[in-house]
Amino acid sequence: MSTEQTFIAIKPDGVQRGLISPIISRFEQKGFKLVGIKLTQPSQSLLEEHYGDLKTKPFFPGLVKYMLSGPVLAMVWEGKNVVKTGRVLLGATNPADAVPGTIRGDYAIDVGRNVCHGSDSVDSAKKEIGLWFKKEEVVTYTPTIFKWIYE
Ligand code: D4T
Repeated sequence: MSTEQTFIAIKPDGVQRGLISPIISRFEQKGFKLVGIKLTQPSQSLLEEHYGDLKTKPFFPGLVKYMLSGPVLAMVWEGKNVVKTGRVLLGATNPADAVPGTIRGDYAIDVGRNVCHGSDSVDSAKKEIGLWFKKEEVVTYTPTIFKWIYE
């Protein structure tokens, strides 16, 4: 059984717009396992670390301000290829390029209000999960339906 994990966040716009349940549903219905979840107001220092790679980008100050503007639903999802497939479920970063059927393709218009975040590699997932969650906030269990999802 794969224990690959990814960090998925519903950004302040997604929370404010009532998109928590449809976004969670897509990951649940796909067959992925939820192993961590919390509604949290991230600090500026956490966000600056999370988006550390983007520090020099012109949109960085606006991005941090937007991410500070309300609670974020932070989650850890687990399953085979969940990092890559999770990004497919989210759709392209710029919703203008996101195909219908993806979360951003269905629910977003502007790149600066793109509703959700997903780790872009297994390594960044590990880093992000460590940043947003304490070890004891991520649980281990085996769903009884797994034999109907994995061959
Ligand atoms: P997230 O973090 O939302 O999953 O984004 P990606 O991993 O898909 O893309 P990213 O790191 O390039 O961008 C992070 C974040 O910055 C916002 N952004 C991005 C923006 O406001 N303006 C821009 O021009 C770009 C490229 C959106 C996502």
